[in-house]
Parts: sequence; C-alpha cells; structure tokens
Amino acid sequence: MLIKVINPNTTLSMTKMIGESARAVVGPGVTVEAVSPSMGPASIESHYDDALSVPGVLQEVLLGEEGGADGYVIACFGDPGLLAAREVAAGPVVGIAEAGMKSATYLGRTFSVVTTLGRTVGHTWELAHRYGVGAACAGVYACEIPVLDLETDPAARSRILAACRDALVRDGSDVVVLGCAGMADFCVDLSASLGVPVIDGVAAATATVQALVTLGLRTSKRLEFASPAAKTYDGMLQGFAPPR
Ligand code: 5HY
Repeated sequence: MLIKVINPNTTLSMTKMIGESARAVVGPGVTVEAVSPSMGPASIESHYDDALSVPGVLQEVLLGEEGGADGYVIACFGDPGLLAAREVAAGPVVGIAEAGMKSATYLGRTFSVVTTLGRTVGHTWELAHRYGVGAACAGVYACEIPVLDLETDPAARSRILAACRDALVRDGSDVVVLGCAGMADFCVDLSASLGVPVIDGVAAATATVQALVTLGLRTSKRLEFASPAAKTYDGMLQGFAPPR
C-alpha cells in the first residue's frame, strides 16, 4: 500500500516531520511518501495562502495517480483542495482537519481545537460544521504562533500546552485536536502532560486512509466526485486540463 502524504506548503523541514508522524502509525506493507508541491506558499495562514496552495496539491495528486498511490492525506489543517482532490483521485483522500475532528468524536463528548493564528479560527469553525461535528466542537483557540515558528520558537511547546490547558478548562471538553500539521511532534508529550487524548491530524488522517484502503474502499465516482469534465484550461493552468 502506498499512502501519499501531501504537505501543501513548500517548507521541506515540515514535510519531513509530517512524514515521520505518518510513518509512525502505519502497519507493515504500507509505504508513506511525504511530499511538498514544487510551487506554493511556504506556510498556509490565510485564505490567500490556502487558495494558492491548491494547484500544487492537485499537481501532487495527479502525479500520485500516475505513481500508483492508493490514497492521500492533505496535511494542512485547512484541508486545502480536499474536494477537488477527491475528483481526480481513485483512492481515498483525507484531510487532517476532518480526520482530527471526526476522530475526537469517538473519544469524548466534546473537543477543543488549538491552532496557530487567530485569523484561522473562523475557518476551523466552518470546517467543523461542514464535517458535521460542529456540535461536538466546544471551542477553537489560537496560540498565536506562526506556522513556521513552531519549528524554531523554543517557547512553542509551553505556549501550546498552556493554550490546550486553558481550552479544556474553558470548554469543559474531553479531547484536544491540534490545529496545525506543524504541531504533530508535540502530540504525545502534550497528551501526557494534559492527561487527555490529544489528536494529531496527520496521524489520524494517515490511519484513516490506511483503514479505508485495507477495507478495499475508494472514492465514489458516481456523482459529485466523478472525474472533472474534459475542457480547455488556459494560461499557467494549461497542464491541469482534465484528460479528454
Ligand atoms: C497547517 N498551515 O497545518 C496549517 C495550519 C494553519 O502551513 N500547515 C500550514 O495555521 O492553518
């Protein structure tokens, strides 16, 4: 089984860490290929970043289809390009926000999300409701650490821990979902410190793809996620034209 884990931003050190988090949860016979697109933003912290990360994500899915990928993880908490990726992928495509938040509902009545910047809180709420887990989401909080500072700020872990602790108290929630792929390597330590399940969306999404592929399940091509209709694409996107 080959699971392609796509970090939609172009920061390779983050991609390496994401790959390690994904490989930690797969079983024998499962290969994880962790990649960043060749084009796009260094980090995704706004709708503009999100939008401009999607062509690179889709390019990696199209390459994965040629390369025999059995399923995909979109390893950014905004799940950029998720639905479009499902149209061009044969196998399952799972985003870390969807997997993280849905996994939390198996473990407690309510969960809290701790993410990076306050400007992404609204989008996280929107995703929770889109995925049908809005009622279980008790709160979304930002630790105000820019994505790429997660790797370099020595105070990052302690600030995230404090934000998680505050969220649990404020919300009375049972589970914490980490709202950034860049927080993946804090997950186990945070859970031990807090005494509650802390979910890394990278691990949750990778395990979900592995389970779906193991069950022999693929993305339905009956209606909404059928391949895009063949048409002309002009300008810089010429290479993205669906095959006729
Ligand atoms: C992520 N951005 O997981 C998101 C987190 C965020 O570059 N990888 C990014 O802040 O939305």
